[in-house]
Amino acid sequence: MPSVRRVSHQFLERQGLTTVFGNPGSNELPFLADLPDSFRYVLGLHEGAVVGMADGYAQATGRPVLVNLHAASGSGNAMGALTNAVASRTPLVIVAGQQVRSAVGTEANLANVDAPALMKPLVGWAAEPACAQDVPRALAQAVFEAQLQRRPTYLSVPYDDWAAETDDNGLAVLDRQVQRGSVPGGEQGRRLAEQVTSAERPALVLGGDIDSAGLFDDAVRLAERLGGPVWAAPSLFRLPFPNRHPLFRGVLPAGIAPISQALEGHDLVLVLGAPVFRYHEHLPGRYLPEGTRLIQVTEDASAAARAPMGEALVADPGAVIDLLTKVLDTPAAPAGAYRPTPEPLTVEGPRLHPEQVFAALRDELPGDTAYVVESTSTNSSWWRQMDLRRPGSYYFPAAGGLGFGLPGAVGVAMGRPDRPVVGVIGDGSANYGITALWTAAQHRVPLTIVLLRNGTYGALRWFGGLLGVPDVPGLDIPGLDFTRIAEGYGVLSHHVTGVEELRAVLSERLDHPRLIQVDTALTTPS
Ligand code: TZD
Ligand code: CA
Repeated sequence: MPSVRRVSHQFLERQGLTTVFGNPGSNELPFLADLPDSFRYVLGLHEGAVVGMADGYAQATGRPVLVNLHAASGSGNAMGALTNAVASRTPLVIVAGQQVRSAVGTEANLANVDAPALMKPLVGWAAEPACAQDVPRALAQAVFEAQLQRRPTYLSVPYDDWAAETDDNGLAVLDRQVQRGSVPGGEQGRRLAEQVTSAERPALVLGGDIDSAGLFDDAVRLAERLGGPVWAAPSLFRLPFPNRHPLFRGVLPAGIAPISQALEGHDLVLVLGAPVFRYHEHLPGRYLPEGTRLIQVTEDASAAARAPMGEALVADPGAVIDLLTKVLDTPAAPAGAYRPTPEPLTVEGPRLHPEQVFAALRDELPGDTAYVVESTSTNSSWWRQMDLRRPGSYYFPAAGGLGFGLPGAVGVAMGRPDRPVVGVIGDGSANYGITALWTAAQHRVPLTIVLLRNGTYGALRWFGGLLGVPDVPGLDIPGLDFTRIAEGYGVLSHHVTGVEELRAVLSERLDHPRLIQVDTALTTPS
């Protein structure tokens, strides 16, 4: 009989999980032995960067991705990055090593005591198989749970299990296929269609799941038939709709009162592919205006269950968009022209206004560029200048945990070699995932990192004012030169000092990673 390792490798191969993002330790080495040639191991130098890269890669390819982490210390390092993968509903399959079975109880060095419990608040499923023969089946469950729940999963495997022999039943897992279909039932569909067609002033709120599920263009078709305004759900991590489309009203502000205010006057708010809602700033008020009915359609049963108001239908938003597009078979009215971008704001002195940087990106880079953004004080400048019309154009850390941006950009670029990829990263954010530069250099990933250096945690300065605590310590980060850091990791870098120089550098096409450091003026997120 083949080994547990052989069957597990075969299973992963059949399921297409052959790109592995990892950082191994001694417990993990036996799993990596005899890895077939079809596998590609992408080494990250810190687990936060490993998970960030895997998250970007999984989001960009739309497929579950294998992550290989060391036991407790390595898995613990990954937790911050996992918060983002949970919020973006990214199907990461984490396989970690464990001490040999006989040594776990005595807590030998590198034993992961109660490994599933360590990860459980975040992952959708975590286990350590009860015996070696159950490893291939448990691995299959880790893959299918991640795929069905769209949430990271975690499997801890004692390292002496991999060499064990499988039994006959162990091979059955190789032929498994698991799929989900969640078209609303006939009556549910009819009722929803009735509610939508009878609404006088409907509005759409679209979440990041719309883009993750490949429904960006379908959402445009639905919106144009419905004719009402479209917002992106708050705490946005993927852009679900062209941001200069005449029906687009922007990203909803992430507070209870301002959302209620924005939705004033609509008798129906249809929320597709988003939690209701991911608030951030605590601005209390009524959840919804008087007379506004809210219907949420999501595949995420937990998001439906935990919403504090409105109706919810747990179904595939794609199936619901199809159904409604058929019912509303003619466009409501010509939608008009895309909104032009305003002249970028400028500042005196040697620094650039972030709007000048973003205008340069918009003008100099191809329209299908994918942007991974982790720069927090520049949010309003970003949306004022950008014109994103394609699916998969925008990624942001979904739970607000810094450290996704730089690794995420490497992962997106590896997952979508057909598109230009740019990371727009703050001088604070960059440090949480900086080691991903090394992976980008080693794999010669064609990627541009635009490093916005304003010398401070800009968004926290703004938040300090908002919370009435403007004079707190720990917000300035002088003395960082990212050109030298990047070069140390093997990435070519530029320090540009003017708009024309920036535009010239951006217009060069490349087949390797590069970092462009720009000194920018401090702005506020909104
Ligand atoms: N640590 C982690 C892992 N995630 C966080 N979100 C924070 C700390 C707190 N934090 C923010 O929420 S924004 C921010 C911090 C430290 C400042 C980011 O600085 P930046 O961007 O230079 O990247 P801006 O544009 O200067 O704000
Ligand atoms: Ca900064």
